Amino acid sequence: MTQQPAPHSQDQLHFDQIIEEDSRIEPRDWMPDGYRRTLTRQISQHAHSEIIGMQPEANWISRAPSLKRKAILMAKVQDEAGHGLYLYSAAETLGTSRDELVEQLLSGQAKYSSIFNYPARTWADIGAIGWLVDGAAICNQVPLCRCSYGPYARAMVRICKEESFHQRQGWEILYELSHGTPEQKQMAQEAINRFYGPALQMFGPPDGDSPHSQQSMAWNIKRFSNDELRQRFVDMIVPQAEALGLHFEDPDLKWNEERGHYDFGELDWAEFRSVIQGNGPCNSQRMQRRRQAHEDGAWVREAAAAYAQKCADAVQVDSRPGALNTSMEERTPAHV
Ligand code: BYC
Repeated sequence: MTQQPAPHSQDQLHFDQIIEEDSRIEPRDWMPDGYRRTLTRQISQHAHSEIIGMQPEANWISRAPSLKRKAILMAKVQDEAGHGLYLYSAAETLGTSRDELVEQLLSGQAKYSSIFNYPARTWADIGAIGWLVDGAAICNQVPLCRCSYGPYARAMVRICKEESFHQRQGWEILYELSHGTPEQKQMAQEAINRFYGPALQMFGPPDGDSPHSQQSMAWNIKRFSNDELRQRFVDMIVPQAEALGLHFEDPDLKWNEERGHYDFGELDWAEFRSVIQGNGPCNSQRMQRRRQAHEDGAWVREAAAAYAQKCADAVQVDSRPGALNTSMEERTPAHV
């Protein structure tokens, strides 16, 4: 990443004014190094999460219970790859190349969301991932559509639209199971028992243990704190679970009339820390698979680089005075 010279006070004033007006910072604008670093970290971790997040669901493509379910799941997994690509592109506008960002993931230096270190054991888990994991993602990401950094905010608009679709498909899988045989309903219940805690942890540590929240909120990167969004999510999913005929196995989960919100139990933060330190049930499997996929894709990157070089060389040749027309004719197929 390029180090910036000390800011002219005019630059800082301009930046502060944009934030104050709740307007957008664009890549060409001056920005404090800390702002650039925070965004590069958050956006790249988000991109890595989308890419690693393909794995638990992709494992079920060949076992989806019908052709229709298989087609839907393939489309969803493909959407996640697309989200990763928009996000790497947004992160690159801050001055770090995609190669470097990917290297940070592969070397274990960069984080990705804790949730993807849990296995998808049954088909109902695919429903729970869609409903709860994509649901939490939407809750967290809708406010990011108003993030102060333009390229991230714009990427989030499209991502959120697609995530809504994903959540809906998860809900529908669970609805069918919970209205099926007693065994199917049991499978749905067990899936949400497994994913409830980890989904709530996606919002990050409690506010008191979140080192980045305060500054990120002052810069209008984050619009709400981790705990505020977690609460919003709980308030949303409790009635949805009731509509599914399922429940959350949290003895402290109850409506608090005074607060106008659901109270819920303390999450297992020791487990959360252990998972993000690399000791979750699937961390090593996820990273091993990603490294293998990266190696397997080396030939594609080499071919793309060779093709880009060929195009660049052709442009150089064509730019000789008087050479453009001839070479354009040569390269234009006769039928065009
Ligand atoms: N997992 O100060 P804090 C998706 C890290 S959805 C792992 O609160 P911040 C998808 C945090 O990075 C999932 N690490 O940080 C859905 C920081 O680490 P370092 C991805 C976590 O950034 C369906 C440290 O803990 N979504 O992709 O202010 C299918 C302190 O935390 C987690 C996003 O990335 C976690 N759960 O707030 C497929 C959304 N939580 O680097 C894919 C964008 C915290 O300082 N990101 N950490 O050591 C955000 O909104 C914010 O980055 C967070 C954390 C709310 C996640």
